[in-house]
Amino acid sequence: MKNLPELTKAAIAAVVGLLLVTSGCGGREEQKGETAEETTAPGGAVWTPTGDEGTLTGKVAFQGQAPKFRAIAMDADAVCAAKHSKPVYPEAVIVNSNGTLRNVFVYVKTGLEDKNFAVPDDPVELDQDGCIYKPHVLGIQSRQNLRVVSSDNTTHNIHPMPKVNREWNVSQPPGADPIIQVFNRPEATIPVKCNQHPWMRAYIHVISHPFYALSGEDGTFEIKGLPPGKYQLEAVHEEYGASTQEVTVAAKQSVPVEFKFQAAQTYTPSSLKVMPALVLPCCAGK
Ligand SMILES: [Cu+2]
Repeated sequence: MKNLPELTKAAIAAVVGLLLVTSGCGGREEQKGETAEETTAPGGAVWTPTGDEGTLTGKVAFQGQAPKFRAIAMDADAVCAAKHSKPVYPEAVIVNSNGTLRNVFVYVKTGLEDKNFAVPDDPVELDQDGCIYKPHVLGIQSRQNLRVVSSDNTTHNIHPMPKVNREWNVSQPPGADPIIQVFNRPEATIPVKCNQHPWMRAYIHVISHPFYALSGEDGTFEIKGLPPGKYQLEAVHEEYGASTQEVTVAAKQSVPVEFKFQAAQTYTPSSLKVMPALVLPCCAGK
């Protein structure tokens, strides 16, 4: 460009610069555009119940010795520590008094692909209370609102770490508005951390339909309103991973289902989307 007048060189530089800026913006727009593209559910009418639906009544058994965890040290934030009068333990493995395993997420993995399900209007809520996520594990439909609130007088930083959904990382000071977010794609086991409090951990499972449940304090779960059909179920636990089984539901039938997890088993990731369990800093010596 040696022979070009200075003004022309400047003009060329400006055009090149403009092109670069435009392409940079394009990248961001693409990410934003994901929302419109991915919120389009598979074609067909939204499924409605016919009255023939069945129920899965399940239980998650646990065999072996439950691992022991050290109490969480919350000294780093006096506000967190002050909310607890008793030691707080990580919720990575909770074996109930009847020998069952809590917080196992069970969902219909295959068999519903030809159906299109309405997204519930109500959000799923995730609270931060005493610098602990409540609930520790939650299920949500893709494109359903997640509403993150805080009951703490300290700043949290909510940071889900998905593999196939958009990652976000939002600070929530005391008194701030609830944070509303959506996950557009089904993805099992999205770990959520707080950048302020390293012991905080939750897991979000994003499913394309409403047929999922969590094993509770007695290790049972129930999935109601399931259309008759043949399904593959998957049970996912943050420490032990995934286990699947086939089930057939006839019209208006209630089908018992049992999953078994073992203390000695190695982690098997869900094949819905792979995300190995994270090792909590507090629990390395368990
Ligand atoms: Cu926090």
